[in-house]
Amino acid sequence: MALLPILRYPDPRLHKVATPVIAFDAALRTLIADMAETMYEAPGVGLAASQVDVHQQLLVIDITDAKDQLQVFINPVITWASEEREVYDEGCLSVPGIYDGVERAARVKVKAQDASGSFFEVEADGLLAVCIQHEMDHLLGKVFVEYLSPLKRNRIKAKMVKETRGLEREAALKAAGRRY
Ligand code: K1U
Ligand code: ZN
Repeated sequence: MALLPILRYPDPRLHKVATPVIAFDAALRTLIADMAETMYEAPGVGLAASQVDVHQQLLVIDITDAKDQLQVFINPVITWASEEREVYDEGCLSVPGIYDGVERAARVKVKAQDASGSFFEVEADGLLAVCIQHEMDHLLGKVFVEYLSPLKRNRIKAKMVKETRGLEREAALKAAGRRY
């Protein structure tokens, strides 16, 4: 298994639209295992393939405290969404340290395929419903900060660009240190 690098907002690759998974093979099973390991290590409760620069319709979720109930959704489709909406303070592994309220459907039904290609449908509410909608947005190239006001979004973008430059500088210094 391997930890995968997570793209950081505003990386333009986060805005690519994912295409359907067509091969339910060993490479897909490896990608699922790597995404699960990456999500648990981060730590997070969800991860979309788009966030690890794989633009296929695949997401993993585990909202349990014990981190022992991995859910895998391949080619997910929302078949029903409640009219009732709820605001939840969302976070994102691609925008670390930022949490803000986003309004979404309170309950959804989602049809998807599992790692073997079998279809299943789940009805979700609470954090699972929030997480499914958040991760499915990633597959459409949408990051949760796009629901926020332009003022907030631009402040977040500027903070992220500054932080990413700092991280890149640190990594370059570390690499140079290893060379001498
Ligand atoms: O998509 C992602 O980047 C994952 C994201 C999922 C999510 C969380 C909350 C609301 C909407 C979507 C995260 O996991 S952010 C990190 C987080 O919420 C968390 C981290 C550790 C323990 C519990 C939660
Ligand atoms: Zn996210």
